[in-house]
Amino acid sequence: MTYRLYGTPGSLYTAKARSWLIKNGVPFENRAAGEPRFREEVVPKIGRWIIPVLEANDGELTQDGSAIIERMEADGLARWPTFPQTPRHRLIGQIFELFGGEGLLRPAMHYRWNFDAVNLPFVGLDFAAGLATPGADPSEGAGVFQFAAQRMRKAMASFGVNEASIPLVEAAYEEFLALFDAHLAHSPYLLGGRPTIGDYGLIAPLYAHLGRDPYPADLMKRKAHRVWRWVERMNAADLDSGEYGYPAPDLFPDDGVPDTLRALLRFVAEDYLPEVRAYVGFANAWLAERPDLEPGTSGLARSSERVIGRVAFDWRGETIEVGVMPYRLWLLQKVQDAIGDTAELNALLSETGLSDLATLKTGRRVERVNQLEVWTAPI
Ligand SMILES: N[C@@H](CCC(=O)N[C@@H](CS)C(=O)NCC(=O)O)C(=O)O
Repeated sequence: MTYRLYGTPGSLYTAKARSWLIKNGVPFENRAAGEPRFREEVVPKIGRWIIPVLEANDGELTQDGSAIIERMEADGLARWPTFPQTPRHRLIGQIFELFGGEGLLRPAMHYRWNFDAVNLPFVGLDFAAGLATPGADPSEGAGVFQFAAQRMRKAMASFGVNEASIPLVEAAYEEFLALFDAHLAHSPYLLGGRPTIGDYGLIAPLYAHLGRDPYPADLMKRKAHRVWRWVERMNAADLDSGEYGYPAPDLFPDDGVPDTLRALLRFVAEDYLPEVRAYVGFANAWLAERPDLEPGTSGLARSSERVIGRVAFDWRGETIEVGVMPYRLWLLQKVQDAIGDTAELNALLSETGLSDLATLKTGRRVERVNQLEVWTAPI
């Protein structure tokens, strides 16, 4: 079976699905989202313009990086198990799936869109290559880029990047790079000798934006060689861990969590937990105002809408405002499902400042039905 992956080379969420397909040796074609077939046949079936979309030979479509990985794994296509089975590793994997895809959006967007002198010639052509009709006149590519760039600069603001927060975004990202680099000094992947779901979460921003656009790629190469190598490794078909002596593809023994990984978890607590508190609080107030919301619906007017509102909160001493997306709650639920009532995880969570992850829940769960995020009945 050959799959088609509709996306673009520089798309954050496409990078997650692509990395999984490469690493697990699943045959697939990278297809441009600019193909008329995507617009005309795939998008109407998905219900909104969004990438990545994976299409199987029989025409079955799966939208969303996390859903694609789960689907492939359930179909038995994984070369190495993506989801760890031991409690601590399982939980850590889900935390980094959430943090990678959603928590690193501030540096991803800042380093793509606020360094025009260095980035724009590359990003302009790159967007055109992925989004314009294949073979079209270059003027179509330029137009497509203008449209997309305007949307993305707006999206950057809705992730909390503003004049006042920029120095903090940069300092936090450099801290993250240093911590991840230190962790990779003794392990080729987040949890040991092979990639797991946390690596696939992290690769989304660290490949598409931060490891590939000219300005941040240069920064990563200069400041965090091991992270840059990990980005390369995550897109290699083998384990690509020669410099570690090509260790067995095992996870840390005894569900172990080395200090360097605990330090990364503490970083997540400081950097991202305030945002989780803010959006869970907002979502609960929003749900409370809609007691009659029909289960199985999004509560939004159009299927293309993904944000239920905006919430302000204190981030590293500055007030920032972010869009509240049910999608993030869906990923947060995966973290909470991994916590369950396992008492032994409490120690790890409290030691790393992440205890609130277990309790920050919404009054209804988010489910994905027909590729869209919808609310369940109240729980
Ligand atoms: N969590 C989703 C997010 C997908 C997403 O936001 N994709 C971006 C491109 S990287 C997109 O399609 N944006 C559509 C738009 O902004 O119009 C997934 O993995 O499918």
